[in-house]
Amino acid sequence: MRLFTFATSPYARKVRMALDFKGLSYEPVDRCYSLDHKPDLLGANPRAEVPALILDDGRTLADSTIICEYLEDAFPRPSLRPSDPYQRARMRQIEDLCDRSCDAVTYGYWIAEARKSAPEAAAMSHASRAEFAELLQKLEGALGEGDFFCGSLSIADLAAICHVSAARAMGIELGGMPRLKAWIARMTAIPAVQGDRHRLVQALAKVHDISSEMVGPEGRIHWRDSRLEWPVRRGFIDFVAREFHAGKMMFPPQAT
Ligand SMILES: N[C@@H](CCC(=O)N[C@@H](CS)C(=O)NCC(=O)O)C(=O)O
Repeated sequence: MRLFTFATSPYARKVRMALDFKGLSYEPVDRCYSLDHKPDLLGANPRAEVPALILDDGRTLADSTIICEYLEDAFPRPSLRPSDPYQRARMRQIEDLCDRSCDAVTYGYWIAEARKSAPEAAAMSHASRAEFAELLQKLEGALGEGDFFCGSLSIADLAAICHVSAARAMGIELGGMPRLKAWIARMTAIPAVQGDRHRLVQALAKVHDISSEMVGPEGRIHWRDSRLEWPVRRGFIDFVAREFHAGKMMFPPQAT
C-alpha cells in the first residue's frame, strides 16, 4: 500500500498510527497540495487532501475515517474497534468530536499565528485557546474511569492524541485534567504512538515559521467545512471576508 501523508496532519497521523498498530506495511509519501500542488494526490483524492491510501491493486481510498473503517474491516486483528455496539458508537462520536471540533478550534489558533498581522489575530488566538480548553475538559469527562475512551485502545484514542498533544504548544495546562494526563502517559507507551511522536518531533524541528506549514506559495491557506464554520461562528467574519476577497483561501478542488 501507498499512503499520501503529511507529518503534522492529524488525519494522516491517525491513519498512520492505525496502520502501524496493525503491523501493516506501506510506503509513506509526503504531500500537501496547497504547498506543493503535486497532481498525484489529486488523482488519489479529488479533494486533494491527505490522507489518501492506494491499495496494492491500485484502488484508492480517501478520508481518514473511511480509511480507518476499511483497515478495520480488511485487517481486523489487532482490533481498533470495540465489540460492544454502544462503545463502538461512542468511538465514532469521540472521533468526530476530535476530527470536527478539536480540529476546527485548533486550526483557528494556527491561522491566527499564520496571519499575525491581522487585526483579529489576538482575539482569534484567545477564542481558540479558551474553546479548546473546554473541549479538553469534555475529553477528560469522556475518559471516565477507563484506561482508554471506549474500553480498549480504539480509533477514538488515536484521533484524540493528535489534538490533545497540541495543548502544550497552545499554552494550555492540563493540570486540572488528571485523567487526560494519565491517558497521555498510557498512550505514549504504545509503539505506534511513539512512532507518531518521533515523526512529529522530527517534522516540527524543521519548521521555523508556522506560515511555511500552512501558507502556499501564492499566499493561500486551505479551508473547508468545519474549519470555515469556526471563525464565522466566533464572529471573525470580516477576517474570512478579507481572506476570501484577497484570493487567500484555497478550497478542496472538488466538494465530494
Ligand atoms: N475529512 C478529511 C480531512 C483531511 C484534511 O483536511 N487534510 C488536510 C491536512 S490536515 C489537507 O490535506 N489539506 C490540504 C492542504 O492543506 O493542501 C479526513 O478525515 O481525512
